[in-house]
Amino acid sequence: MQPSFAISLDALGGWRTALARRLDDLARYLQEQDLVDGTSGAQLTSLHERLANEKLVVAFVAEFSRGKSELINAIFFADTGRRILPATPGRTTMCPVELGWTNGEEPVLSLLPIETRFEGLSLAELRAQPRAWRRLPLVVDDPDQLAQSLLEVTRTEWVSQQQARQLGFWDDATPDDNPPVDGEGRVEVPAWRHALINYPHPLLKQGLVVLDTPGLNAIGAEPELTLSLLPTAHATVFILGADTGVTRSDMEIWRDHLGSHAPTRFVVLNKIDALEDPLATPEQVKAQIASQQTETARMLDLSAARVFPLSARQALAARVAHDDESLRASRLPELEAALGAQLLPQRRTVLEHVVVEGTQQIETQVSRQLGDTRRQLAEQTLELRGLRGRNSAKVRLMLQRVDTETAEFEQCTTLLQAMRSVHARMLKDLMIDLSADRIRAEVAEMQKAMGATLLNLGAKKAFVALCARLDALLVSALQRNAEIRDMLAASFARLNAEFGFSLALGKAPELTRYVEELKLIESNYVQYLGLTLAMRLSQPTFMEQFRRMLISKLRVVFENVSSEIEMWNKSTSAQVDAQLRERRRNFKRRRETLERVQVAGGELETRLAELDTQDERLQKTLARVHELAEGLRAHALAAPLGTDGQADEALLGAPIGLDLDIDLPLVEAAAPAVERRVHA
Ligand SMILES: Nc1nc2c(ncn2[C@@H]2O[C@H](COP(=O)(O)OP(=O)(O)OP(=O)(O)O)[C@@H](O)[C@H]2O)c(=O)[nH]1
Ligand SMILES: [Mg+2]
Repeated sequence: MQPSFAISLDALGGWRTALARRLDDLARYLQEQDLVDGTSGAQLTSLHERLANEKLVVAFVAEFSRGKSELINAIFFADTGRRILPATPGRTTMCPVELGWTNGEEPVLSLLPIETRFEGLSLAELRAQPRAWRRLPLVVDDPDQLAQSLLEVTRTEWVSQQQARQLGFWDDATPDDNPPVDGEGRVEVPAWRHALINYPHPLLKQGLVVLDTPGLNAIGAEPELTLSLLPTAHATVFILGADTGVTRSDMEIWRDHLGSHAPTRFVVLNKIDALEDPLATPEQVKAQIASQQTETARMLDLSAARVFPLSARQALAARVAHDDESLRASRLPELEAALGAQLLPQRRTVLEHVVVEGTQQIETQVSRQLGDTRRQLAEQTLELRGLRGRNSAKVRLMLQRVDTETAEFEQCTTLLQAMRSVHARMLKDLMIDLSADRIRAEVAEMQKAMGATLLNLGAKKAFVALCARLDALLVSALQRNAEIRDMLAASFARLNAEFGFSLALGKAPELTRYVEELKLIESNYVQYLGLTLAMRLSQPTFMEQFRRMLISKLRVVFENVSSEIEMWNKSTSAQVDAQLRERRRNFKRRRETLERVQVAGGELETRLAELDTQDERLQKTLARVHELAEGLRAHALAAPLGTDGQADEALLGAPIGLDLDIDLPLVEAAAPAVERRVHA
């Protein structure tokens, strides 16, 4: 059988694991050589975290019962030989469900009670508050318990109309969209706002995050889902039923949430097996599928090649039975090939960039550090060689010279202090504009402008104005950071020229992408701020939710900008401190050596030999660091196993174990209960 999407993702995971291991080797070596200072330490940690935590999000979006869960099972979990997610008729997924794996955490189902909406905190804020979540440990080796736990995502509860209104599930302005009311006037709402499944599946361990969504058109859909999770997903699979065709509500979901960003959209026409007709020839059925495909593409304004007719149910059954022919007939492999072609290169490029850039920085930093030490050794050697055959009067003279030079050097502290205080002031001014308070104030101003317009019809305008202000803030922050850079460049040039420093400014942080991110948030929200939503903004609870979410989304962007700026500035100052320390130590060493030479003449040759050995060792270290960093970069740029089948063994090293043998039995064991329910 062709390598499936799941297998290629595995190969990419192996490539990444090997990269992480090589990074560990580099870190360990630097540690052993005592070369990890504040800057390189922070660079190593950041590179390590990005390699480990970069996620690949694939979202499955559809109206109820189009077969999302079945498709997720067929693509990602069929190799386990079982169904993992429950996909039983009538068991509707009520809240967004995120399947993923966080290292170091137990398998657990975390559920966020719907009541958290009363507090107005955004999902992003609540993610950081473990106490807000109900945690159900997943007993992965007990199938009945596991199935029982996963059923939680379908749980609902009955609340009064008033509560439903506060929770955002009831809107008097659109009575047709409201949920049905029972005999006592109560309304059925989801019990949970969001579910996170931490599950030790090999693919999830590789950084895959699968997002299952409830019908987005349902009133009360979590805004965070539509505004944040979906727009940032690396791929979205939109599922339609071949049995139902494109319905009006399918069309609305597509238009409101998915229409733009077409390159990452995949449309599935599921359940083609339902078109089988004993009275029609296979050719006739095929023609019917083809015409539905064309029609769907026309309605969604896509090329027909983006529409994948298939049968998730048949694909899952075929994979479980290892029936290649039936799998081909299900037509799932075509979708997987397209998903793979989109996602794998995208993921590769991101990680490649992270590694190449990161190791380059670390190497530059370490080389600079080693280079400085070598330069000082060379100066000392030169000085000591000059002493050969000289008398003690000459040595005394040299001692005087060292003292004068030391005193001259110490004059740099005035310049350093001036530079530091200007730097601190400029940085502080810059940071104020990027602070959470500043964003909150800007959003409050937008809210005021929105409140002033009738029925919030000016909501969009107020929002666009907010974005323009934020954009200006960001652009001015970048400008100011450039000014800081200029100031430092001038000071460094003086320190280098007058005091023999070898200060060099590192590459400025690449910040324009945050301006792009802000633009993306703007376009997503503008799409969302259509007329319907503008009306809902007049509800205080909804407005509050919207505001909170917007703030937390914007804060992420601004916090990233400020932390990058801060890190760059810190590492620049750290460089100055390190060189200052090293220079002072060097003066002290020179003085000590001369004093020793003065006492005992034989010291000179011993000391010269010592300096030689030290320099040799440093050269070796430098070569080894380069070798390790180069190996890491070469590995990052080498073809991973499985993507083109031509992996370079020498570069990739030993094959990577995916600890499949640990994980799969859990899944196997979990499955029978799910199966039983499906057939019940
Ligand atoms: N005939 C047929 N039925 C399918 C196929 N895929 C899914 N189904 C059935 O369609 C129903 C809904 O499937 P689910 O996977 O639960 O759909 P969903 O989109 O997750 O549904 P919700 O969670 O309710 O939104 C189930 O009864 C599935 O067995 C398919 O390819 N062919
Ligand atoms: Mg489902």
